Amino acid sequence: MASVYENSDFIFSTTASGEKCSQSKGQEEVTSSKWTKVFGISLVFALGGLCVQGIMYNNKRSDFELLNEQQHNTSMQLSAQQNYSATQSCNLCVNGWMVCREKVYFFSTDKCNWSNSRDVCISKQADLVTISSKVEQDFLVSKISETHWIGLNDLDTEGHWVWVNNETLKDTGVQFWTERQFGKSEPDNWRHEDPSGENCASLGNIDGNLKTWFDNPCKTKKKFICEKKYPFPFTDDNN
Ligand SMILES: [Ca+2]
Ligand SMILES: [Ca+2]
Repeated sequence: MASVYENSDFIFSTTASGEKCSQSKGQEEVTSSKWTKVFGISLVFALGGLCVQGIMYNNKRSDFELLNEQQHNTSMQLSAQQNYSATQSCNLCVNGWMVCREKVYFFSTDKCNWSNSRDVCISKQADLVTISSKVEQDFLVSKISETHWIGLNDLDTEGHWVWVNNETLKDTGVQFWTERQFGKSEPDNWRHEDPSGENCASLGNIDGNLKTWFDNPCKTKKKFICEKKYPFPFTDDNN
Protein backbone atom coordinates (compact mmCIF):
# COMPACT_ATOMS: atom_id res chain seq x y z
CA MET A 1 0.00 0.00 0.00
CA ALA A 2 2.82 2.28 0.91
CA SER A 3 4.12 1.75 -2.56
CA VAL A 4 0.67 2.62 -4.00
CA TYR A 5 0.55 5.94 -1.97
CA GLU A 6 4.05 6.66 -2.98
CA ASN A 7 3.05 6.21 -6.67
CA SER A 8 -0.12 8.16 -5.95
CA ASP A 9 1.97 11.10 -4.54
CA PHE A 10 4.16 10.91 -7.56
CA ILE A 11 1.10 11.05 -9.85
CA PHE A 12 -0.42 14.03 -7.91
CA SER A 13 2.97 15.64 -7.81
CA THR A 14 3.44 15.18 -11.54
CA THR A 15 -0.10 16.49 -12.26
CA ALA A 16 0.46 19.60 -10.13
CA SER A 17 3.76 20.30 -11.81
CA GLY A 18 2.11 20.01 -15.27
CA GLU A 19 -0.63 22.54 -14.28
CA LYS A 20 2.01 24.97 -13.08
CA CYS A 21 3.81 24.66 -16.45
CA SER A 22 0.51 25.08 -18.24
CA GLN A 23 -0.33 28.30 -16.23
CA SER A 24 3.15 29.79 -16.89
CA LYS A 25 2.83 29.21 -20.62
CA GLY A 26 -0.60 30.84 -20.61
CA GLN A 27 0.76 33.95 -18.84
CA GLU A 28 3.58 34.24 -21.40
CA GLU A 29 1.03 34.10 -24.24
CA VAL A 30 -1.08 36.81 -22.57
CA THR A 31 2.01 39.02 -22.05
CA SER A 32 3.16 38.48 -25.64
CA SER A 33 -0.28 39.34 -26.96
CA LYS A 34 -0.33 42.51 -24.86
CA TRP A 35 3.06 43.67 -26.26
CA THR A 36 1.88 42.88 -29.78
CA LYS A 37 -1.15 45.13 -29.26
CA VAL A 38 1.00 47.91 -27.79
CA PHE A 39 3.44 47.65 -30.68
CA GLY A 40 0.59 47.64 -33.19
CA ILE A 41 -1.03 50.72 -31.66
CA SER A 42 2.35 52.50 -31.55
CA LEU A 43 2.95 51.66 -35.19
CA VAL A 44 -0.49 53.02 -36.13
CA PHE A 45 0.24 56.27 -34.26
CA ALA A 46 3.70 56.53 -35.83
CA LEU A 47 2.31 56.01 -39.34
CA GLY A 48 -0.46 58.49 -38.61
CA GLY A 49 2.11 61.05 -37.46
CA LEU A 50 4.17 60.54 -40.60
CA CYS A 51 1.10 61.00 -42.76
CA VAL A 52 0.21 64.26 -40.98
CA GLN A 53 3.78 65.55 -41.35
CA GLY A 54 3.76 64.60 -45.03
CA ILE A 55 0.52 66.50 -45.62
CA MET A 56 1.87 69.54 -43.72
CA TYR A 57 5.13 69.44 -45.75
CA ASN A 58 3.21 69.31 -49.02
CA ASN A 59 1.00 72.21 -47.93
CA LYS A 60 4.04 74.30 -46.91
CA ARG A 61 5.80 73.46 -50.18
CA SER A 62 2.75 74.52 -52.17
CA ASP A 63 2.58 77.79 -50.21
CA PHE A 64 6.30 78.41 -50.84
CA GLU A 65 5.98 77.74 -54.57
CA LEU A 66 2.94 80.03 -54.73
CA LEU A 67 4.84 82.82 -52.94
CA ASN A 68 7.81 82.30 -55.28
CA GLU A 69 5.58 82.61 -58.31
CA GLN A 70 3.86 85.71 -56.92
CA GLN A 71 7.26 87.33 -56.20
CA HIS A 72 8.46 86.53 -59.74
CA ASN A 73 5.30 88.02 -61.27
CA THR A 74 5.57 91.14 -59.10
CA SER A 75 9.24 91.61 -60.10
CA MET A 76 8.36 91.24 -63.78
CA GLN A 77 5.54 93.79 -63.47
CA LEU A 78 7.79 96.23 -61.58
CA SER A 79 10.55 95.88 -64.19
CA ALA A 80 8.07 96.42 -67.03
CA GLN A 81 6.66 99.50 -65.30
CA GLN A 82 10.16 100.93 -64.75
CA ASN A 83 11.07 100.40 -68.41
CA TYR A 84 7.78 101.91 -69.47
CA SER A 85 8.34 104.95 -67.21
CA ALA A 86 11.90 105.42 -68.47
CA THR A 87 10.78 105.26 -72.09
CA GLN A 88 7.86 107.56 -71.51
CA SER A 89 9.84 110.13 -69.51
CA CYS A 90 12.52 110.31 -72.24
CA ASN A 91 9.86 111.31 -74.77
CA LEU A 92 8.21 113.93 -72.60
CA CYS A 93 8.81 117.50 -73.75
CA VAL A 94 7.87 120.57 -71.70
CA ASN A 95 8.52 124.08 -73.01
CA GLY A 96 11.28 122.85 -75.33
CA TRP A 97 12.96 120.73 -72.62
CA MET A 98 13.12 116.96 -72.93
CA VAL A 99 12.78 114.99 -69.69
CA CYS A 100 14.84 111.83 -69.33
CA ARG A 101 15.40 110.07 -66.02
CA GLU A 102 16.86 112.59 -63.57
CA LYS A 103 17.79 115.26 -66.12
CA VAL A 104 16.12 117.55 -68.61
CA TYR A 105 17.79 118.53 -71.88
CA PHE A 106 17.48 121.43 -74.27
CA PHE A 107 18.50 120.86 -77.89
CA SER A 108 19.22 124.18 -79.56
CA THR A 109 18.09 125.11 -83.02
CA ASP A 110 20.56 128.02 -83.27
CA LYS A 111 24.31 127.58 -83.80
CA CYS A 112 26.89 129.29 -81.60
CA ASN A 113 30.56 128.94 -80.75
CA TRP A 114 31.29 126.89 -77.63
CA SER A 115 31.50 129.83 -75.18
CA ASN A 116 28.32 131.49 -76.44
CA SER A 117 26.55 128.12 -76.36
CA ARG A 118 27.44 127.81 -72.72
CA ASP A 119 26.23 131.36 -72.04
CA VAL A 120 22.85 130.51 -73.58
CA CYS A 121 22.56 127.41 -71.36
CA ILE A 122 23.48 129.41 -68.25
CA SER A 123 20.84 132.01 -69.16
CA LYS A 124 18.34 129.14 -68.94
CA GLN A 125 19.55 128.22 -65.41
CA ALA A 126 21.34 125.24 -66.99
CA ASP A 127 24.78 124.42 -68.45
CA LEU A 128 26.19 122.52 -71.40
CA VAL A 129 25.47 118.81 -71.08
CA THR A 130 27.68 116.49 -69.03
CA ILE A 131 27.66 112.89 -70.29
CA SER A 132 28.25 110.44 -67.45
CA SER A 133 27.00 107.08 -68.76
CA LYS A 134 26.61 105.06 -71.97
CA VAL A 135 22.84 105.18 -71.51
CA GLU A 136 22.97 108.97 -71.53
CA GLN A 137 25.38 108.98 -74.51
CA ASP A 138 23.10 106.66 -76.52
CA PHE A 139 20.02 108.69 -75.62
CA LEU A 140 21.57 111.99 -76.76
CA VAL A 141 22.90 110.45 -80.00
CA SER A 142 19.41 109.13 -80.75
CA LYS A 143 18.02 112.68 -80.54
CA ILE A 144 20.41 114.53 -82.86
CA SER A 145 21.02 114.48 -86.59
CA GLU A 146 24.10 116.72 -86.68
CA THR A 147 27.06 117.58 -84.49
CA HIS A 148 26.35 119.40 -81.16
CA TRP A 149 28.58 121.04 -78.55
CA ILE A 150 28.82 119.30 -75.18
CA GLY A 151 30.18 120.64 -71.89
CA LEU A 152 33.71 119.20 -72.17
CA ASN A 153 36.94 121.18 -72.78
CA ASP A 154 40.71 121.26 -72.28
CA LEU A 155 40.95 125.06 -72.37
CA ASP A 156 42.99 125.35 -69.15
CA THR A 157 45.49 122.52 -69.71
CA GLU A 158 46.05 120.86 -73.07
CA GLY A 159 45.02 117.22 -72.92
CA HIS A 160 43.35 117.53 -69.50
CA TRP A 161 39.64 117.27 -70.32
CA VAL A 162 37.20 118.68 -67.77
CA TRP A 163 33.42 118.90 -67.78
CA VAL A 164 31.68 122.20 -67.03
CA ASN A 165 30.69 120.83 -63.61
CA ASN A 166 34.47 120.35 -62.90
CA GLU A 167 34.27 116.54 -63.14
CA THR A 168 37.08 114.85 -65.03
CA LEU A 169 36.76 111.85 -67.35
CA LYS A 170 38.19 109.77 -64.52
CA ASP A 171 35.41 111.01 -62.23
CA THR A 172 32.60 110.00 -64.60
CA GLY A 173 34.37 106.78 -65.62
CA VAL A 174 33.21 106.96 -69.25
CA GLN A 175 34.51 108.53 -72.47
CA PHE A 176 33.48 108.06 -76.07
CA TRP A 177 36.25 109.58 -78.19
CA THR A 178 36.50 108.47 -81.81
CA GLU A 179 39.17 105.82 -82.28
CA ARG A 180 40.89 105.35 -85.62
CA GLN A 181 42.62 102.21 -86.77
CA PHE A 182 44.93 104.29 -88.93
CA GLY A 183 45.93 107.81 -87.97
CA LYS A 184 45.51 109.65 -84.68
CA SER A 185 42.41 109.01 -82.63
CA GLU A 186 40.41 111.87 -81.10
CA PRO A 187 41.12 114.13 -79.35
CA ASP A 188 43.88 115.07 -81.81
CA ASN A 189 44.10 118.84 -81.13
CA TRP A 190 44.30 119.38 -84.87
CA ARG A 191 45.69 122.84 -85.68
CA HIS A 192 44.69 123.04 -89.36
CA GLU A 193 41.59 125.22 -88.78
CA ASP A 194 42.80 127.03 -85.66
CA PRO A 195 46.49 127.45 -84.72
CA SER A 196 45.48 127.33 -81.04
CA GLY A 197 44.29 123.77 -81.60
CA GLU A 198 41.01 122.07 -80.67
CA ASN A 199 39.97 122.58 -77.06
CA CYS A 200 36.22 122.02 -77.04
CA ALA A 201 34.39 118.71 -77.46
CA SER A 202 31.38 117.95 -79.58
CA LEU A 203 29.07 115.00 -79.90
CA GLY A 204 29.71 113.93 -83.47
CA ASN A 205 31.63 115.65 -86.27
CA ILE A 206 30.70 117.35 -89.51
CA ASP A 207 31.37 114.14 -91.45
CA GLY A 208 28.23 112.62 -89.97
CA ASN A 209 29.70 110.35 -87.33
CA LEU A 210 27.48 111.32 -84.40
CA LYS A 211 28.10 108.37 -82.09
CA THR A 212 31.42 109.56 -80.69
CA TRP A 213 33.20 112.65 -79.39
CA PHE A 214 35.54 114.91 -81.34
CA ASP A 215 37.59 117.90 -80.28
CA ASN A 216 37.03 120.92 -82.49
CA PRO A 217 38.11 124.59 -82.54
CA CYS A 218 36.00 126.34 -79.89
CA LYS A 219 35.21 129.21 -82.29
CA THR A 220 33.28 126.85 -84.63
CA LYS A 221 29.53 127.45 -84.63
CA LYS A 222 27.43 124.39 -83.82
CA LYS A 223 24.15 123.47 -82.25
CA PHE A 224 24.46 122.57 -78.58
CA ILE A 225 22.79 120.62 -75.76
CA CYS A 226 21.98 122.15 -72.36
CA GLU A 227 21.04 120.14 -69.31
CA LYS A 228 19.75 120.73 -65.82
CA LYS A 229 18.71 118.47 -63.00
CA TYR A 230 15.11 117.34 -62.64
CA PRO A 231 12.77 118.30 -61.02
CA PHE A 232 12.60 122.05 -61.43
CA PRO A 233 9.64 124.36 -61.96
CA PHE A 234 8.66 124.62 -65.63
CA THR A 235 7.96 128.31 -66.17
CA ASP A 236 8.33 130.74 -69.03
CA ASP A 237 11.73 131.69 -67.52
CA ASN A 238 13.03 128.27 -68.58
CA ASN A 239 12.65 129.10 -72.27
CA1 LIG B 1 43.04 120.54 -77.01
CA1 LIG C 1 39.76 116.73 -83.37
